[in-house]
Amino acid sequence: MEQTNKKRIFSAIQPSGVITLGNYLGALRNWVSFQEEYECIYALADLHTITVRQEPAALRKNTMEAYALLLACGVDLDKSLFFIQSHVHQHAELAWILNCYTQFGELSRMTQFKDKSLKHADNINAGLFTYPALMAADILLYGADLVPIGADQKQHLELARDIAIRFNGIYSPTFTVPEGFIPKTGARIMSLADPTKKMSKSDENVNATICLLDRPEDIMRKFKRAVTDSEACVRYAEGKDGINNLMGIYSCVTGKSYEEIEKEFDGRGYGDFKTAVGDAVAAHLAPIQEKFRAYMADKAFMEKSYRESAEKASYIAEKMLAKVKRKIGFVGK
Ligand code: ATP
Ligand code: LTN
Repeated sequence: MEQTNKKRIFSAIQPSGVITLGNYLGALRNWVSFQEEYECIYALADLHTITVRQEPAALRKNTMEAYALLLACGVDLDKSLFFIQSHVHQHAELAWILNCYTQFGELSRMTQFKDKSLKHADNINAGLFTYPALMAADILLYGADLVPIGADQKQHLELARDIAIRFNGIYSPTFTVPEGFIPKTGARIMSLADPTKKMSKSDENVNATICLLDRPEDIMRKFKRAVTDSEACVRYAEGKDGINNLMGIYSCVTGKSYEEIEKEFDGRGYGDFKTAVGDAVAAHLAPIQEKFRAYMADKAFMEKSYRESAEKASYIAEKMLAKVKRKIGFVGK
């Protein structure tokens, strides 16, 4: 990545399972499209992933697959850095520091913490609670101007901004205060089994999520089973969560507006519509899946890539961390 005056982007995704269509439409496709205009730094947030217990072999496999899949989606190592969070130790170090500038009350209000505490009631660990301070560290280490995320991460991004503003206020301007980028369509793709819940990588119901690596026949089966309503009219309206969700997905992958979709399916039933959504999604994912297989067959290339990116990221991160330590009053080495 060359040194330029371009604005900087940071974003990350957890290697907590197979990447879903929600992750892709809400966040990842923007990671790719921003690469021309911005200096982009991307990471696999494996430190965040262990806030929920992970089986070691599965975590290793999910991390390698997520790396390959993001390259297949178009993350371009000639333009961007793309590394594994735990390879750049400054993230954990700044996270500790930021913990001391984050209030218990602020963290208690995070809806993701409340949701995940309910879901993992046997393991409400301190990391799950302080997760947003680590996310703030990820972003603030690189002076990111813009952070492409899905709607579910808006609250965490706002907290990162508050932490940056607070630190800058106590000392002197240190951190760039980041803006979130949340797309107009696709920011919140819902579960196909329960369209009032967001589609999530870690959902146990296989029919709830479309994974980027699903076979075309599985994609079609899941869309055909998707929960809708009994009106049998393809139109975007309040209360039609299932249809609204399918329309959002169809619009993202075809580029058609809601009006165009309503016209296309005027007088036709949900069966036709679901088949069209399944076909469009499968066609969109086919070239990504093919590239994914090619990257997975070249582990040496992936290893070299994430090591080189981590080294460059670490250089940038260290400068920021040293500055933060100086401002706080730590004695230098
Ligand atoms: P987990 O189930 O382990 O919490 P997740 O599927 O929620 O994982 P993350 O790794 O937490 O995924 O998120 C990666 C990116 O994808 C974030 O920017 C997040 O906002 C976005 N994202 C996650 N789920 C959706 C969704 N259903 N619709 C749109 N964007 C999403
Ligand atoms: N918490 C995010 C993943 C994440 C992230 C980040 C996103 C970790 N660090 C920094 C943007 C910027 C999530 O998607 N659940």
